[in-house]
Amino acid sequence: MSKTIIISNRLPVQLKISEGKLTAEPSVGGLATGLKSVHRDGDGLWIGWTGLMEEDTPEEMEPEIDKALAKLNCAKVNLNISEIEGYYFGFSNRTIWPLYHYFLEYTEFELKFWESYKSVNQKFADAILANANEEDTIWVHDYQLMLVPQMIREVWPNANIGFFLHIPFPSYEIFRTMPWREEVLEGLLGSDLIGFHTYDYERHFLSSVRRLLNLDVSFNDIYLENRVIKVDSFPMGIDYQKFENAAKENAANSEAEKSDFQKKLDEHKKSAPDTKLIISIDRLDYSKGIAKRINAFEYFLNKYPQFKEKVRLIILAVPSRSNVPQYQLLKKEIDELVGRINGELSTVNWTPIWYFYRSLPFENLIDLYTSSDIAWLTPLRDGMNLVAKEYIATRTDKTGVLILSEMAGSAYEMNEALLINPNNFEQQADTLKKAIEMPKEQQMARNMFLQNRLKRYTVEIWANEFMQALLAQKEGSLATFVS
Ligand code: GDG
Repeated sequence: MSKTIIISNRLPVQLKISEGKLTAEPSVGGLATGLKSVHRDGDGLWIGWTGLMEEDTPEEMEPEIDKALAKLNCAKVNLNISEIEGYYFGFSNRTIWPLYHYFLEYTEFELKFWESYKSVNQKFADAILANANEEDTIWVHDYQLMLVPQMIREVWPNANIGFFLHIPFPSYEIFRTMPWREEVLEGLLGSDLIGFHTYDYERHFLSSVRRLLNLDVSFNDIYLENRVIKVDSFPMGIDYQKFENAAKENAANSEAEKSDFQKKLDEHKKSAPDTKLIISIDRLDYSKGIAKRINAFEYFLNKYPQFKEKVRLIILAVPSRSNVPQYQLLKKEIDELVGRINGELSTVNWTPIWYFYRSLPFENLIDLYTSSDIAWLTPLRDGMNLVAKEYIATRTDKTGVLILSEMAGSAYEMNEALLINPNNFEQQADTLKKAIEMPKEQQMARNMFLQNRLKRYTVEIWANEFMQALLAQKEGSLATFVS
């Protein structure tokens, strides 16, 4: 029987070994959160890296690890320190990530990163070849594995391969700066179907294929000698029910059942009932615009001083890629900014910014979503941004205001949010004021539209639509060349 194979850099669980004991934690991040619900329901296989370094994994524990993963329908790819340095922290996060998010000044073109990327992509492809067969449907995820489709195609010419990119695909003018641009495109073109979050990313990709590879492109089909590749947009949804249910359960909790975190948030509300709580939740990443947001918050408090002591900004910044120098610098910048602003503006009764640099358990994430009055998300570039969608899903009484950067893929589907340009402080200060003063009826009217849309296009439907399109593409492409 053919099965569906998901392949991504990280598995949905992260393994750790401490004092000879193996533990598993769920992975945080958009891709893991989104696909988990799809994988849970299927009988397929998920292949990826466990988070363990080969050097830290005693050989005798390998069978135990394999067994634990098999129970979760997962299989592993082992990576050593030098591969993680070159492929993951290097090419993936110091070349592709900044380039695709339009941070040319942070982009490093290092031959040794590229060499490592190629050999690790081959390792992932080999893991697929060892664990799957040509009749299976193979779904490759994200920018770390762009060469895998072609590597599979070379061995299995008839395989059914889909690829989805979770981050933006940049304009041709940006993409063309990469020394290995043709190889990356050729790697992706091993797929039958290539999916993006938005039509713009799809268009940018097709433009690069046309101009760099000189291929025949008609609408969203790319014609090779013996195959047609479809390129399309599939805006990723969320597991709406999971977030809505969690919020409902939260609201029904008795005092004793509430988390300590929730109790603190309640205490704060009680002591300052007319203070609005603004939340922002992201991985600590320069693409998310956290430093700019803090500066914009200071700008807002100076422009509208009547809101001093009347608003509080909670920043949850989840540690991410802390081995990459740019992320260490950003951490320092944010620490200093928060310290300076709190130092300058705090009063005996009020600290303007509460800053958490950690990952919170899921239930506390829901506490934050449901206790806030406003969510303020200001990425400078973001493939989609699932936090925006999760926030709306948890607002079961339909109140709450979402302020969202127009540079996030999700902004295309969330027109009823207050959309802002994260570089425009004047506009953001005015928008914050508008959000604080927005009548409840208007909040509810906006959120009703947003919720109805998010309920319809869940992550499950997203995955099914991708799979159906992949199947249809395979059949259509075969028919083109048989007839
Ligand atoms: C990439 C793209 C695209 C966050 N903090 C905690 C926590 N989270 C969860 C959120 C959400 C996920 O992490 C973050 O997803 P995003 O989509 O916002 O961002 P990225 O991680 O950058 O994801 C992005 C996504 O892939 C999917 O294609 O949307 O554009 O960059 O689900 O809930 N979860 C827990 N604790 C936290 O502290 N438990």
